Amino acid sequence: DPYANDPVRHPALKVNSQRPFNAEPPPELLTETYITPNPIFFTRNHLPVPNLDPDTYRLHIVGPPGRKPLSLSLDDLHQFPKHEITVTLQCAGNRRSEMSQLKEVRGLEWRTGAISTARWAGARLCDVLAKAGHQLRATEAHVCFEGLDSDPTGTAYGASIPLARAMDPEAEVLLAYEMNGQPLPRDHGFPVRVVVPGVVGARHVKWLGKVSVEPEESHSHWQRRDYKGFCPSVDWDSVDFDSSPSIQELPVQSAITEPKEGEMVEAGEVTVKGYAWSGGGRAVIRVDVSLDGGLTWQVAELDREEQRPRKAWAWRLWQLQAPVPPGKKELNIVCKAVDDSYNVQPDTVGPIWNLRGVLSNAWHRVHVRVAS
Ligand code: MTE
Ligand code: MO
Repeated sequence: DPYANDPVRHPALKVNSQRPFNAEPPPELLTETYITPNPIFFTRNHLPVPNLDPDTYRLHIVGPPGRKPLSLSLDDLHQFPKHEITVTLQCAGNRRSEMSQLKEVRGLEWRTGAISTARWAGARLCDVLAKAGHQLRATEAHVCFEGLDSDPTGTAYGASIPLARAMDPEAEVLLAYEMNGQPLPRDHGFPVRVVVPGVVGARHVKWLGKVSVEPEESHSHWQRRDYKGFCPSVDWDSVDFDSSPSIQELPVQSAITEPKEGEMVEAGEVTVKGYAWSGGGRAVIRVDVSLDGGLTWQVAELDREEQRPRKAWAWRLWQLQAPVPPGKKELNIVCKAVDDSYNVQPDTVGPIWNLRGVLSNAWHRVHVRVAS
């Protein structure tokens, strides 16, 4: 059993698949704290978790032609200036279960919890690439990452991002060795992972073994044959993965975490809580909440965490306390967020449905009953 050495997990996690391990925190725990505690941070593994020895670990940075590659130990990586930022990581499949309710899709049945937030610390990728001799070239290029997790044929997890993002100090791409002040937990990439703020989870390669600069995107299955969006009418017979760009920045997202679907709420006043986030460093500027299925709206109160312009990498938690309209026996609670480019979420999932069930960001709806 290649999974026999996987770490022990927190019992509160809702498991979507045991081997490989995929799990999300329950909604009420997800937004209990702004920073997600490491043990309940959602986990998305495609393969068994490698067991890496920090003393012999080496990160290989392939240099430009004519330069020697770098082989960095953990100590070497600690010699680069330490950079620490709060970043929300979201899987492209977050909320896929709402798409599959409409029509079957292929993928894990994530609910609203394939998203979490941590303080990440490590070396900036741009500093390490510069040390290896790389420069921002005018021609299009990509930085390819390879994990040290692999399938029985020896194929490793891999992904890539454009060189322009990797070399931009303002993009703050990290080779992270710390998560919330601790060494990375094994499930989250020990000892080193990539953190690409504002970009889909799939590019945050864990158990990082190799970094190279290539003229083309990574040839990995997960870069080329997965994590892409398609027209709702494209099916598995007609799909052409080469026709669609790989997902990088994600669209604006929000979800209700309290109350829960089907719950009984007290008459009088209701408290609605949730999260909101947008990709590419775009800040969430407003969250609207409806108690009547979207007929009338109220503006939720956002947390006061700092939102840096163009570098708003982390989510905002929000809440709304509102009177329950007298006589109501049920509430159709809805939320939708707006980002600082005034992007909004689509009202229903139908027009954004796709065969892989990615980019699911329609208005989130929760139906509750009112106690009488
Ligand atoms: N990196 C490696 N090496 N192997 C993986 O399976 N999964 C990716 C990404 N990096 C993956 C990986 C995907 S799809 C996501 S959403 C994030 O890791 C999840 O990170 P987390 O498990 O720390 O939440
Ligand atoms: Mo993912």
